[in-house]
Amino acid sequence: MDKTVIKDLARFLINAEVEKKEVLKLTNEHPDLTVEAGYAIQEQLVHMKLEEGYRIVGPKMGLTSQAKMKQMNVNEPIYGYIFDYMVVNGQELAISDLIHPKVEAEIAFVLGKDIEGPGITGAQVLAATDYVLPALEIIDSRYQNFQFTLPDVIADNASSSRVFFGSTIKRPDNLELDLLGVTLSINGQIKDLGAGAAVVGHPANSVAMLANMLARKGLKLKAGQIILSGGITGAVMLNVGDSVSAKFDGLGTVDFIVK
Ligand code: OOG
Ligand code: MG
Repeated sequence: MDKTVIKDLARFLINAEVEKKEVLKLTNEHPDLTVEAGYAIQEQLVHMKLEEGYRIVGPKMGLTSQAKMKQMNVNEPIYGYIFDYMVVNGQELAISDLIHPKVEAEIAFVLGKDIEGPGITGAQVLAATDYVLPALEIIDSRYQNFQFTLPDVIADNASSSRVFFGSTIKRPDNLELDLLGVTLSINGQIKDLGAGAAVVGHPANSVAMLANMLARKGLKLKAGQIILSGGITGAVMLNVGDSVSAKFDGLGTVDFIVK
């Protein structure tokens, strides 16, 4: 794909985010868009945000569970990046800053040392992990009605928008992350639930997969980054006034109010 087209499409998606306006998916105009071209647009978008002065908190995996792949009608995991401005401090989500946000519960990893693929396994990820913590990711696809193909959502930085981190951190050897249960409630009603195993069998497998996907680009996972391993629950639509609470077995709760 032509470099100027890549730049235009990255700018188009950044503008949609800044202006909080949903747009039509790229594949409407570019039906031949490949996964590779999707990542080229994402790389350009990340580059532009870095040039604007934002910093990367860490990479994230997406579409790692059967539930999410089915919900979004796609068939393979993807990655994107969380930036500093996306991390919410406090317990309020300003919905007026967003288009049509959804929330999903995830396990986040912080590595004690760098991991470089290919060939990384979940066991190697666990051995390199300093601690894990619970997270609620807010995804806000820039596309109309969250409708996209795989290349579209990749270009759109995997719908990354906001994230709340919990305050309980634990070494992974004190947990069974695959059996770790999570409930996601809104206004006191459970909207979805799941266990870590929903994420490609074990959340650490997802991080390993991420290391191996990044290796194709000559990139690695770095110590200290906060890495989101992918939604355990499906993503639930948010509305003004919602009180959101996720309980993670052994990792406490993460709560916020939608303002
Ligand atoms: C893509 C974002 C996926 C996850 O954890 O599965 C994601 C989307 O569903 O819009 O962050
Ligand atoms: Mg996610």
